Amino acid sequence: MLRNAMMLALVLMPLLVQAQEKEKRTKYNVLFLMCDDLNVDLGCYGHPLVKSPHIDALAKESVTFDHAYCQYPLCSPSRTSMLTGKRPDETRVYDLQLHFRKVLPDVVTLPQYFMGKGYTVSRIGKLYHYGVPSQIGTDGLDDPGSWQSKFNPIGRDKTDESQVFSFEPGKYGGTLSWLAADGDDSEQTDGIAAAYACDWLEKHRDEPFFLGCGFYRPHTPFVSPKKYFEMYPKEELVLPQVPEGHDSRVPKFAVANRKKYEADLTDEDRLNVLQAYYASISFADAQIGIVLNKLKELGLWDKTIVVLTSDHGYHMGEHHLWQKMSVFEKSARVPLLIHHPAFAKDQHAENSIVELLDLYPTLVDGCGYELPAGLSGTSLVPALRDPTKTAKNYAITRVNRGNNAQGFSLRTPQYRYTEWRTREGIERELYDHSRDHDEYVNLANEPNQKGVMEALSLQMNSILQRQTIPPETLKKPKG
Ligand SMILES: [Ca+2]
Repeated sequence: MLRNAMMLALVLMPLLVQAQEKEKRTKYNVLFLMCDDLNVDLGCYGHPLVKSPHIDALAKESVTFDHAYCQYPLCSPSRTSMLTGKRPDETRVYDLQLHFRKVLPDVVTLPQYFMGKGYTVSRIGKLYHYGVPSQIGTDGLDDPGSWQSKFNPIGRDKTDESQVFSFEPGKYGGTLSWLAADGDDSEQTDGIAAAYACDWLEKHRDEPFFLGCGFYRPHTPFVSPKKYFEMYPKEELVLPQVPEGHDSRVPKFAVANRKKYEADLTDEDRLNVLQAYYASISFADAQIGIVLNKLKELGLWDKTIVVLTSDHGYHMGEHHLWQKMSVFEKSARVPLLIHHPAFAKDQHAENSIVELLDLYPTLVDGCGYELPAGLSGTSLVPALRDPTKTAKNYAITRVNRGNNAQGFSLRTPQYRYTEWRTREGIERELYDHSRDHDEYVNLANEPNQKGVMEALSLQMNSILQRQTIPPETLKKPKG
């Protein structure tokens, strides 16, 4: 009897060791790098002027998603959707105040999921919403249950705030504002975050880890050391050209995010904004480079999945719009790079249309785990294995216009189709990306496009209805 048991143990032991080895092998680390308000004005996305050498180098070792979109073009709704793997219609987070735990108290967030798998999970800087710059150095609207430890960097960009130029004096977060700063990178909030991330990686190099590192730039105020401004002489910058009579061809809600002062900007003002935004991108890129170089130096490159993305895109004058909160391409589209040690390198996933809420299932799948129930996204691992594959072919970006309208925008390989749902009915936009990448020719009133719009509307509604909670209806007006 004893002999038999010993024999059995001898037979089983190698299998057990093998299983443990496999478990060890599938435990890739995750380094989740976020920028705030970063659009695709990057070298690896073909921008002719912006210098982003470190992100471009990451692209050489990653799959770059050419068509990735946020679910809501504003910090908190977008980040909440991404980190819960649910659409804004499910989290009900559309503003910067409501915390998703009030609606979904028991939801398991992406970092929490990895905690449950025995990972060391930490946050540096902005992963969930933070008011920038007002809440830099605080926890912002954090979710304490998502992390075992955290660090809130704060640098001289915050203490030198009074030196920042703003078109609305005293307002730095929601208004175009900038400062060509004295001092060097390491004194800035993001420089402090990068240095802390390097120390953290060194300390936790031998444990499976999920490190979320959220940079604050290029969010306003566009503060970066002077040398980054000098990289962009204003005479080399190009302002976007907007066709005459633009607003007459779109529903008013499409451009309702435009601020009053923006109409008065001179070309000189616009060039200043471009210079400051690009400088902030190059500064953030340098901080990302510091963290990525440390990852390599520690020998963790082949053991770590690296994600680089942003919470939404950003307008630089297209459609006479600035900043965010539109569902046009420039505000809805985000950069998305995924380095997976076992999968494709230096390739663009051109055929997939993907969403930020796909990151949750992608990272779970990419680490070799079964997908949990309740996620609204799709694993992009098929496109990481073979970027020519279509992992998914649609994205929905949602935005509210107060209580007056709900915007729902569907991006497919050929079209952007937008519905502005109001109490009076639906106003529509249709853009054909096969001949109108800039979305300046609204086809919604063309009689021969009716069938196309009906099909796209059906497609969008069927995706939204598959969610666990259907979209809410507009509240009745008060009084
Ligand atoms: Ca943001």
